This record gives sequence, C-alpha cells and structure tokens, in this order.
Amino acid sequence: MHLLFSSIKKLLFFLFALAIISSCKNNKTENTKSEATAVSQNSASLFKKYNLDKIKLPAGFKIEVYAETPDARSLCVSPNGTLFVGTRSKKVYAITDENHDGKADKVYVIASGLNVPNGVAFKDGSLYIGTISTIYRLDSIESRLDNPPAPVVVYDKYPSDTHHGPKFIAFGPDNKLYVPVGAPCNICIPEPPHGTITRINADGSGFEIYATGIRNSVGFAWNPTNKELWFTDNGRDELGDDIPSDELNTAPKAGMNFGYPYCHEGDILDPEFGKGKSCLDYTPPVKKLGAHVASLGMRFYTGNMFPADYKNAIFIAEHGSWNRSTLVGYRVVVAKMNSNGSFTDPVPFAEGWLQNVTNVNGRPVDVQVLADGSLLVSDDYKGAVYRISYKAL
Ligand SMILES: [Ca+2]
Ligand SMILES: [Ca+2]
Repeated sequence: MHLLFSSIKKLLFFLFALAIISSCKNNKTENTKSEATAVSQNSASLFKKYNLDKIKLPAGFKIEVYAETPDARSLCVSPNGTLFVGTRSKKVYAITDENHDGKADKVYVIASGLNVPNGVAFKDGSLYIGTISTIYRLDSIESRLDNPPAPVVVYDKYPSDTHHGPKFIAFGPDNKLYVPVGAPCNICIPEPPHGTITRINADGSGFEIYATGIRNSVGFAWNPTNKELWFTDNGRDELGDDIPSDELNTAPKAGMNFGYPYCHEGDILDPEFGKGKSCLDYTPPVKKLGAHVASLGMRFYTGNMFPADYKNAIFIAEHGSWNRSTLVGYRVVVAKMNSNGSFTDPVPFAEGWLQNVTNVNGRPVDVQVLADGSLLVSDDYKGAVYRISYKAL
C-alpha cells in the first residue's frame, strides 16, 4: 500500500514538473513547425456536430461549418482569400480554400506559444498579430503556411494587464494599425493608454492615442462610404441586468472622448465616478446595443451575395452575457444602412446559439465578409468558423 502511495506521489511530482517545464517553454515565441489539418468535407456531419439546425436565419440564408478551429476569435482575410484566426490561447491559425468552392480545405497552425494572440490584421503580405502587450508580424506568410517564420516584434510597449487585455486589431484607411487598450477593471479611472483606442504605423513607430473614454472595444471597422471608424464598446457590470447598454460608436476624427468611466451609454452617469460630471461632455453612442450582450466583432457588409438592402449593413457578433441573471446575446445582429447613410436599429440576423436560459450552443466573437459575399462567424465556445451564404428562393 505504502509502495503504491509513494509511486503515485512520484508520478504526480513528475507530472507537476513536466507541466512547469512545458508552461515555461510556452511563454516564449517559437518557430512553428508545419502542422496542417485537412478540413472534413462531410458538411452534413459537421452541421450536425455543431447543432447548426438550431440556428435561425432570414429566408434564403444558410449556415454551414467552414472549418473547425479551437478557440476561434478575431478573423481577417488576405486579398488572396487566406483566412487568419486569432485565439485567446497561444496559437494563430490560417485557413485556406484551395479550390475556391466556399469550403475550407486546410487549417494551418502558423504561430504558437504567444500570449493571447486574439488580434489579426493583414497588410502587404504580412500578418500582424496582436497579443496582450506586443504586436508581432509574420512576413510573406502566405507562401510559407506550412513552414511559418518566427514572429518579428513590431511594437512591445502595450500594457501587460490581462483584464480586458485581449486585443482586436485592424488597419485603417490611413494605413495605420489600430489597437485598443481596455480598462484593466470593471470600473475605474484608467491610466492612459488604458481605456483608449491607439494607433501605430505599420513599422511600429508613431504611437498615439486616437480616442478615449472607452471601456473595452473588441471590434471595429471603417464605414466603406466615408471611411469613418465605427467600434463596439462593452458596458460596465454590476449596475443591474438592464443597464448600461453596450455601445456602437463612431469616431470620425482623433481626440474624441466616449465617456467611460464617467458616463455610460450616453445618458447614465456612473454612480461613483459620474459625480460632478455631465454626459453632455462626452460623445454618445450612435446605437445602444443592449446590456451585457457583449458586442464584440463588427463589419460592414461590402459583399454582393446578400440581398441589396444589406449593402453596407453593420453585422455585430454578440458573445453573450456571463453575469446577467438571464443569459442574453449569443447571436449576430444586423443594422442596415438607410438611404441617407444612417443605420436602422440592430435586429437579430443569426440566433439559436442560446437555446434556453442555460443551454449555450456557441458564442459568436467576430464576423468577416469573404470575397464571394458570404459572411464568416467565429465561435470560441465550440471552436469553429461558420459560413453564412444566401441564395434567392
Ligand atoms: Ca475548398
Ligand atoms: Ca461610452
């Protein structure tokens, strides 16, 4: 008995030591060896596996699994059609559709050992990766998906806080890389650059704060009609189930303040930090998106596949609530562009990832329009990228 006990102890110690060794190793970036997985072409079994029969879409739309991708978070697509997928773990994926039939063929691990590589952005042949504190670059990546280069550091001076630390990143029409820095708390007066959206040049120079008063933006895009920046911002917690709302904001110029932590959703002064402040001193949201829905990725619909009234519409991925008494979100909503350039209030577009108050079937994180006009949706809960397409009935 004693012998058995001591062997178990030895084994546990060995496993513990192994875990420490491997976790130390994983904290460094490393050259990733070729690691490609073929995507199953059995659409029916994938559809079943991810319970996609539960997803409701407007008439004529169809959803299918594009690729199985563990912890799929932010999406970006190169002009050649390579899809890049960030995660909140350590890996970054590239997904190819080699025969251009709208079904992914291969999933490559192109980086590993990174510290929450949530953000991905593509420019001039290079993939930019946003981790908690560091922006990396993988050069000429598309020609070496099966033998990716070691990541090059572009900029490494972002704060190391993990609270609201995962980053969405994207290049603006000014060719600068936009990088948000969330407030490192639920509610506090954030020390800059916390609570902002910053931007840097593609070579890492020229850091500046673009917009302030932002709690935590995990998705933004530029309006294709006027090149203005639009972004989602997640409202604070612990003011109850129904306030404050998440926000859809627009920042057409640098230097605007969106109110956090003093004023929420444009009209609610914070009970603590709002004392002596006025909501009139801050830019209000264009749309209130609902409390706790966790509005993350957003894109304008620039494709031609969907019906004409979707032209320039804003799709928003709602990751879903985590601390509301009844769950909300877990869907993709759409705000359509009116003829005068304003937007309708967002309405559900794809829902069913929340089956009932406790049954979660998936959590949308980001949306991305492909060149053929279909819309991708990432899901970090089930670990997949879905593709929504349209065919007139
Ligand atoms: Ca294919
Ligand atoms: Ca605000």
